[in-house]
Amino acid sequence: MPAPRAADPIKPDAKAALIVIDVQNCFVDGGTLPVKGGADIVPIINKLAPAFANIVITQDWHTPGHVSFASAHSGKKPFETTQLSYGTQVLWPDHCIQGTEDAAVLKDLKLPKAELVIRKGYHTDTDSYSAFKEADGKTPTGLAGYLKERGIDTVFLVGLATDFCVAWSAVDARKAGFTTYVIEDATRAIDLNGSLAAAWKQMTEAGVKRIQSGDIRLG
Ligand code: VGL
Ligand code: ZN
Repeated sequence: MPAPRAADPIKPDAKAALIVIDVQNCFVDGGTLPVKGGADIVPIINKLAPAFANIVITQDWHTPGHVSFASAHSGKKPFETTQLSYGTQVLWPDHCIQGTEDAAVLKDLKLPKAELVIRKGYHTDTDSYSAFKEADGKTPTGLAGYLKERGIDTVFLVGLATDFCVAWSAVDARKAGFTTYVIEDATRAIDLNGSLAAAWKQMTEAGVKRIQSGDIRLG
């Protein structure tokens, strides 16, 4: 018997886009910054994708020696923090370096219709968890403009990691005026020092709608 649903199924229309955040080798087992269960979301995303007229993919795409890497800060270890000009930065293992196999999108992801790939985090001195704005809070990636020019007003977010790139993208999507859904079971989290609960609180306060893949009507 299917799981009971809280509300009527949601049918994404021509003004909706599926945004697939950072489903890259770096964020699954065998990668440089693995997220627990990260690869488990691939079949869920593959099942959802045909229901969408528009699909956008993002890739975390760092320079070697990127400011978000602990290795770029003497005396710092991964998962510690440091203060940068734009605020507190979590320091990560070296990950998702431009052009490497580690930064490639998972081969099993089947998104033949994906129309745009947004790369982010490619400025050495600035991180970018969000698909919309770099961590300085100012520099746009161009995604909001792209979506608006194409008449898209609603975004559905899936991918990695729930509490970093998905959450920051979802909050920025709301700031840019999009109706925003996060499909929770098509995400996995890093959950560093309570970051997952904090991220859901911020997303909820920003008006992000938290749904499950079973809430989407596929046919
Ligand atoms: C991410 C940490 C560092 C993410 C990217 O995709 O959530 N997390 N870089
Ligand atoms: Zn990164």
